[in-house]
Amino acid sequence: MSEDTRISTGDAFENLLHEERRFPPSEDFAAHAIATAELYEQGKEGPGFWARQARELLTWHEDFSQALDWSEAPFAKWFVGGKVNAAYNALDRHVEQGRGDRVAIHFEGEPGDTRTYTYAELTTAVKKAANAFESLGVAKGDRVAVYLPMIPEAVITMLACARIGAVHSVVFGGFSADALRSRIDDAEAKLVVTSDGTYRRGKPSALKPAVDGALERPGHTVENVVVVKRNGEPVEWTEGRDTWWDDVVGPASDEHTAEGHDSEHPLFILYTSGTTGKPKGILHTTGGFLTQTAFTQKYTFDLHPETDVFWCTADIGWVTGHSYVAYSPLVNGATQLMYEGTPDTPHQGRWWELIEKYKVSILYTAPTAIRTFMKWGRDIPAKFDLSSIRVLGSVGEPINPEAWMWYREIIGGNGGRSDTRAPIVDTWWQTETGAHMVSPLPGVTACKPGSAQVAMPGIAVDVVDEMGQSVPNGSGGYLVIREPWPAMLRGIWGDPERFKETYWSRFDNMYFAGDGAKRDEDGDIWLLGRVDDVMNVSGHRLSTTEIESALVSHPSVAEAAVVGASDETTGEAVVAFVILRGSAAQDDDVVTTLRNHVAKEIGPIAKPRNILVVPELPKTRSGKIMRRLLKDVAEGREVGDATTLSDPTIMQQIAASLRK
Ligand code: 6R9
Repeated sequence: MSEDTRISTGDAFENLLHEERRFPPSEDFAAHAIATAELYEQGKEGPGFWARQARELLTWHEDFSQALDWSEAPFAKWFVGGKVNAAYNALDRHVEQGRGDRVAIHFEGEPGDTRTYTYAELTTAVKKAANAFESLGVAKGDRVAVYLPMIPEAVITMLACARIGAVHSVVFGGFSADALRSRIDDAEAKLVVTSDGTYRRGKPSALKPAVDGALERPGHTVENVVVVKRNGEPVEWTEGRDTWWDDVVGPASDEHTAEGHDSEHPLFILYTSGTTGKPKGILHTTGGFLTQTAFTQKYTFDLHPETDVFWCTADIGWVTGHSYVAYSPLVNGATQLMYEGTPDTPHQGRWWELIEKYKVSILYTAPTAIRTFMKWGRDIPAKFDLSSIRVLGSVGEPINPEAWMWYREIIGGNGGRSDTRAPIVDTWWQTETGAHMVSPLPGVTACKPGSAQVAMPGIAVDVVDEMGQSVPNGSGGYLVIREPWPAMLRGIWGDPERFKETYWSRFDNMYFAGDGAKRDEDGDIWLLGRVDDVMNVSGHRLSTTEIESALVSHPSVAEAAVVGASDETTGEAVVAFVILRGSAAQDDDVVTTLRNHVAKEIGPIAKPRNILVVPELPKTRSGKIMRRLLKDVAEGREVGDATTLSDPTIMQQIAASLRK
């Protein structure tokens, strides 16, 4: 690794991220918590520990003979010889064991329509869909593209595929026809399941036209398109190819026997958003994925399936919607909420209204959402009864201590009214890891705002320097995983070389996650963003995340994004893009104030060279800031490909605001 891409292991981090606050679990919480400190001890056993979890959390059609086969590393085989069915574990077994009447899914559509599925009803729905897909010629091993909004049919489709051993490839409903086509082609999908559309901000929004567009050009592998009727808008129809869901699933038999599939049978492909290059089809298989997602949902969130109502706000199009909506809550027999729409329709309190209505007790969401709610103001959640909330989760990007505290006080403290506050679990993981890898355990860990803290039991996470040596406490480096884990990706679909090259070539015998991290004086892990988001200013390593946290901690700033721009004198210079809170926009001195604020929070070295006040930030549809585009602006270049932005006009808005 060259000089200028190296992460300093010394002084650069010294004055960063000093966080003194600690929030140990309340006595009451700890007394009822599922996780115990011993779990970490047990986890040290490695594959044997996971074999126990696999047998405890899942029902196997046939037991496995070996926990892990790593002889062809980095291609792992977990629970070798075992046979298991994901849908049987998520559904049938709960019904067989007398839990058929428990609510599996409370669904609320954006317009306010509702549907409730008990475990018995969901089992029937999935059996019918499985029969319907088989009647369309879908067999074990075939790929099915799923292009659906957040409606129960999305989960039903995924589980029906899993039941028959077909491999689903969910493509986020916000992606374009071209993006859908390239994913259909890469996976050679035989069936596409979609809907006429959905509702977005109070209006019908179409999906089917993108499928039609994707399949317009001949040369694809798709034989059938099944269309769920969701918003009733008129759609184009291709006879012989298109079928309404109701016409094919409606009359299908509700009897279907789940066969046990090999533990390593492919469960799904999910394409990563990918900041550069062709999207990677991340492949997950059955036994290991189910084991670790079920394990983490249970212990990370302290899940009590008889009483909790779980709400993971992620869309089914992202890995979080796979692991913590479609699979683990059902495998664990929990009740979950599924919401179709946006948080501000018909009003900015919609989420809190839903939490009050369904008595949501575990909320799992992303920092970008939390910061949006902060911008809207605490008065909005304070109007609702949030006293049902027991545990809060965060995922997707580092959560700034400021946002963490707001989440704790306002959401975890019932609008700020309650003295008991829900623990926050900041969960670090990736599409590739399949399930949580670094997170506090509620009831065990004393939580620290902004830090994901500790490896999950059974997981070997480390922070290493450029030579692959563990760094001492107080130093920064690269996040790696030293031992195989059950839910690890099994490869990149159709490209084993790229799999080895991307994740296993940087360090010997370690998985390289691509994230920078720091270990603080207590040994807790702080995620510092992707390594390409780490800047070198005058030889000092600075993380975009740290400077963003500093900016957001100032009362004038609603949101901030930081990039490194090349600079003749300092190598790289810090350039910050900020969205101001309402009244701060009129203040002429705000830029000077913020530069001084960063200097005070982190040190003069981190002072942004430029602070640009903008109306919005460019984000992908999963809420990640596209710093690459901001870097183009900061370096005065023409702005690169912006097609994966949730709103492609944002870059023009930013350019216009900077011209003013
Ligand atoms: C689950 C998911 C993975 C990347 C990952 C990292 C960032 C996710 C985080 C986090 C800091 C957390 N990330 N969780 N960074 N703290 N709690 O988001 O998967 O879409 O594949 O993104 O997201 O940079 O490498 P995915």
